[in-house]
Amino acid sequence: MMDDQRTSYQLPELPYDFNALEPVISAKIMELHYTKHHKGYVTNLNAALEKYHEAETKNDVASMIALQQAIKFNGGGHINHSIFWSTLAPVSKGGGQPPKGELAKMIERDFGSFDSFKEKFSSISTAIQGSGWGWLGLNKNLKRLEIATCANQDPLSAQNLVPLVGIDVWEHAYYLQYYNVRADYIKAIWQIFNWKAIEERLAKAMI
Ligand code: MN3
Repeated sequence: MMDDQRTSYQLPELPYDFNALEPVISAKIMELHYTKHHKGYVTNLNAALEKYHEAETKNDVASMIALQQAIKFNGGGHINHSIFWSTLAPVSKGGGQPPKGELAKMIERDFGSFDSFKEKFSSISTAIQGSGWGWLGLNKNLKRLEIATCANQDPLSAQNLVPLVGIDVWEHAYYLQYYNVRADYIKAIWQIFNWKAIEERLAKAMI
């Protein structure tokens, strides 16, 4: 009945070196963000799931409920950062090259133009109160793109949107380099968005 085929979550390999996104994101921020923050979410997610599994084997529903917040926070952190790394690229590897094809068409249709999308996504992400994420997501029912925000590490899937590209606006993502000026970090991050990877995420999500 009870199977122990569960595998623990792993920190995904970073597709570039820590210094590859400079000068937009410093090597020090990348190193800490990946090896401390993201790794912490993975470690804590696995620990919470282990406890959850133990509680489940004891039919201890109260403990299972008590663990849900830790699973949501650390599981969301793992999901969000895995997407984040994969949707950034060094300028030398295509970072900042504008979207093409279906994604470009949908952005124009749903936001008027790439520039107005950029403006709206930036201002909404800059205005998030406290820690969280700004996202471009796909509403699969309406086949439309939507901009949304999430608090803390809440995953965008909780809003019934498929995440395409996110901006981490936690201070750990920018403070060492941009200090309190979140707007400057968000202005700069457009130089390293990997729109080719984001187009691939859209193509998979549209199936
Ligand atoms: Mn982060």
